[in-house]
Amino acid sequence: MYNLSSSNKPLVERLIITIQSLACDNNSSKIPKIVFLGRKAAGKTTLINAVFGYRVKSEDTTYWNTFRSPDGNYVEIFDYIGFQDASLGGNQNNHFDILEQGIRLKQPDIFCLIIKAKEVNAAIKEDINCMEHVVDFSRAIYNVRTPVIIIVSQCDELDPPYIKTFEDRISYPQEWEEKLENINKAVELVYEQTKYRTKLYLSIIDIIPVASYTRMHYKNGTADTSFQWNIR
Ligand SMILES: Nc1nc2c(ncn2[C@@H]2O[C@H](COP(=O)(O)OP(=O)(O)O)[C@@H](O)[C@H]2O)c(=O)[nH]1
Ligand SMILES: [Mg+2]
Repeated sequence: MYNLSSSNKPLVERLIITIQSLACDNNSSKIPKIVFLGRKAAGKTTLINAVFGYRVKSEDTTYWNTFRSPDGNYVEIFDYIGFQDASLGGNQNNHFDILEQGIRLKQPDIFCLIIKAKEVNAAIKEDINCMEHVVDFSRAIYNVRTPVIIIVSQCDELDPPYIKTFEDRISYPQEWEEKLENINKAVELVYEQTKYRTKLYLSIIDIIPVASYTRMHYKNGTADTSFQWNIR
C-alpha cells in the first residue's frame, strides 16, 4: 500500500529534489523541462502559477515557456491545454497533436500528470491511458524512460469541504484528520490504479496531493484565506 506518511514533504521540495537529480544525470547546463498534463480544469495552470510564479520568458506560448524554479534556476514548462473529455470524442486527436508537437520540439525531463482529487474515482482510467500513450510516445523518440509525477490536485474540495486553511486545522483538529484521511485514500486509489500498468508503473516516481488555489477570499473586506496546501 502506498504510504503517504513516508513521503510527507511538500510538492516544491519533492520537485526540486527530482529536478536536481536530473541535473546530475544530464548535462548540468541544460534547463530542466517539465510537461504538465491532465484533463481540462484539472488545475494545471493554477498549480504552475502557485509553484513557479509567472513566466519570465515566452518564446512560443503554445509549447514551452521559461519560468523561475523555486530553487532559483530556470525551468521550461509546457502547460498542455488538457486531455479532451473522452465522451466528447472528435477532438481528442487534435489535442494529442499539440502535446506530441511540444514533446518533439524539446525532450521532457519530467511529466507531471494532474488528476483532480474529486475525480480519482471517475476519470482516472482514461487519464492513465493517455499518460501511458504519452510516455510511450516520448520513449519512442528519445529512447529514455521519462519520470512521471502524479499530482492529486484540488484536495481542498475533498470532505469535509469546509476545512481548508491552517486556521481550520487548529480550530477543528478532528475534521482536519478526517480530511487528511480522505486525501490519503485518494492517493492510494491513484496508486492502486497505476500499479498494474506495467508500461507506466516503472516511470512513476511520486504521487503528491496538493491544493493550489491562490485566489483570496474577501471576508469583511479583508483578504485572508488561501487554499494552498502541501505546495511548500
Ligand atoms: N478549490 C480549488 N480550485 C482550484 C484549485 N486549482 C485550480 N482550481 C480551480 O479549478 C479551475 C481550473 O483550474 P486551471 O488551473 O485553469 O485548470 P487547467 O485547465 O488544468 O489549467 C479554476 O476555476 C481554478 O480556479 C485548487 O487547488 N482548489
Ligand atoms: Mg490551463
